[in-house]
Amino acid sequence: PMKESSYDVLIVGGGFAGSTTAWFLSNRGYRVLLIDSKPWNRIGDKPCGDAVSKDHFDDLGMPYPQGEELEQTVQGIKIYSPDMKTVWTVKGEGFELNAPAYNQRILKEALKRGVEVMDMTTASSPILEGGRMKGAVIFNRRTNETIRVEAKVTVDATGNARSLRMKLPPGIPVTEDLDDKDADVAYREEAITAEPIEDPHFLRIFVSQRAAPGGYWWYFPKGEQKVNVGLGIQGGMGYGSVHEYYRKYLGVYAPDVKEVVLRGGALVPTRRPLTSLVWDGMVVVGDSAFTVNPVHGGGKGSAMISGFCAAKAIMKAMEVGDFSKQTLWDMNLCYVSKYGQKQASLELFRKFLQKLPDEDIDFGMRKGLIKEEDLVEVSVKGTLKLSVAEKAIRLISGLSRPSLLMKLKTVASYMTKVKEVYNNYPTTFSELERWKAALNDMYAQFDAALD
Ligand code: FDA
Ligand code: PGT
Repeated sequence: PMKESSYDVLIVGGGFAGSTTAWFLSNRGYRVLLIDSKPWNRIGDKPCGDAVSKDHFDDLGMPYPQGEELEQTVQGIKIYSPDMKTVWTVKGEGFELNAPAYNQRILKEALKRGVEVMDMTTASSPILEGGRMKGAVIFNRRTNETIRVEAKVTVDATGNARSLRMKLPPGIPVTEDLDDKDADVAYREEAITAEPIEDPHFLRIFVSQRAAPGGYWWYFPKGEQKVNVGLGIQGGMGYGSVHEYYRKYLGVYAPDVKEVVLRGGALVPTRRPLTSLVWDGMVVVGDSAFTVNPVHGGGKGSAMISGFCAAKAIMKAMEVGDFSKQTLWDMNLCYVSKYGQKQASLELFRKFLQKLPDEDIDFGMRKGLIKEEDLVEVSVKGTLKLSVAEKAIRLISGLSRPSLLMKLKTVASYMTKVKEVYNNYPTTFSELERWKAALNDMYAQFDAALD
C-alpha cells in the first residue's frame, strides 16, 4: 500500500512563488509541506536576468538580499532605441540577485519556522475528489517513496511546468492554457567581461525588432566585471531560434564578454494573469499563474506578491475552516488589485509594441511621443499618458506619422478601459464567466483596432 500523509497546505514548487508562500505561512502552527523536484542546492536556480525592484521587498516586508545573495545594487535602467540614438534613463532602486542564494535563504527561514521541506520530490498527479483539489501524489527520490499527500489547500507553484493545474479536467478555470504568442522565449548567459563595466549600477535594455523581435536584449551588470546578458523573442511567430539571435547579435550588445560562466533559457509568459488563480482547495502562484509583467518580462517581484496574497487567503480559509474557491477568492481580489490589473493593461501595451517597426520606435522615442516619465508611470501603474500636449500632438502629426499617434491614443484608451473592467473584478465565482466574456470582448476589439 502507498504511504499516506496529510497536511493543512501542500506547496508544489519552491521557486520565488512557492518559497514566498511558505515564508508567509510559516510560524502560524499550520502543517505545511513544500516539495521541489530539485536538490536543495539547486532550488531557485532557473534561467533569469535576476533583476528585482526594491519596491517589492518594501511593499511585502520581505528581507533585502544581503551578503552573497546580492550581486549588485541597481540604481536605474537605461533604455536604448533601436538605432541607439535615444537613451532613456529611468531611475529606481533594485537588486541584481544571486537568485538561488536568496531563494534558499527564504526557504530556510520558512523551514526554521516550522515548514517541512522535501527536496528531490516531484508531484506526479493531483488528487481530485468530487471536483475539489485534495492534494497530490508525490515521489521522493531521496527515500524512493511514493506518498499520497492529502491537503486542505494545494498550491501550484510549479513555474512554467504548470504541472499540477494542467492535469485537472479542462472545465476548471485554472486550466487556462498559454498561447505561444503570449510568451517570449528567453535565453541568457552570465559572463566575465574583458574590462570593468561602465555604469555598473545601471541595467541596460536594448529595444530592437531586428535583433530581438517581440522582445529585447538586456545587459545587466552583476559586478565590476560580471554581466547577465540575454534576449527574449516572441513565441508563435516563426521568428526562429533564440540561440541564433544570441550568437548573431552578442557582439553588438555585449562586445566585452570574455568568459561564459553560466547559460540557459526558458519561457516568459507575457499576458494577464489566470482569470481565476483559485479553485476549490487550490491556489496557483507565480509563472504557473502567469504573474509576469507583460512589458519587461520581470516575474520575480510579482511571484512574491502572488505568494503573499496566497498566504493571506489561505490564513483566512484556515480561520474559518472552509477551503472552497469562494473563501479562497480573496487571493484573486488581492492579486488583481496589487498587480493583475496592471498586467492586463500592460498586455495591451505589449501587443502594440510588438507590432511596431523599429523606425516607429526610433521616431517615437526621439520625438518624445512617449517620455521616460510616461514609461515609469506605465510600468508602475499600468496607465499610459501621452506627454505631448494636444497642440504639440497636432503639430507632430501634421509633420509625419499621424497614424502612429492615433494608434498610441487608441492603445492608451483601451488600457484605461481594461483597468476599469479589472476594477470590477467579480467578488464571487458565479459572476466570473460573464465578467470574462466582457473582458475577452474588449481584447478582441483591441486586436481589431490594432490591425
Ligand atoms: P520557478 O520556475 O522559479 O519555480 C518553479 C519550481 O517548481 C522549480 O523549482 C521546479 O523545480 C519546481 N517544480 C516544477 N514542477 C514540479 C513538480 N511537479 N513537483 C515538484 N516541483 C516542481 N524576472 C525578474 O523578476 N527579473 C528578471 O531579470 C528576469 N529575467 C528573466 C530572464 C529569463 C531568461 C527568463 C526565462 C525569465 C526571467 N524572469 C525575470 C522571470 C522569472 O525568472 C520568473 O518569473 C520567476 O522566476 C518565476 O518564479 P516561480 O517561482 O513562479 O517559478
Ligand atoms: C515588448 C515586449 C517584451 C516582452 C518581454 C521580453 C522578455 C524578456 C525576458 C525577461 C527579462 C527580464 C528583465 C526584467 C527586468 C526587470 C525590470 C524591473 O525591475 O522593472 C522595474 C520594476 O517594475 P515592476 O513592475 O516589477 O515594479 C513596479 C514597481 O516598482 C512596484 O511598485 C520598472 O521598470 C521600468 O520602469 C522599465 C521598463 C522597461 C521596459 C522595456 C521595454 C520598453 C520599450 C519601450 C519603447 C517605447 C517606444 C514607444 C514609441 C512610440
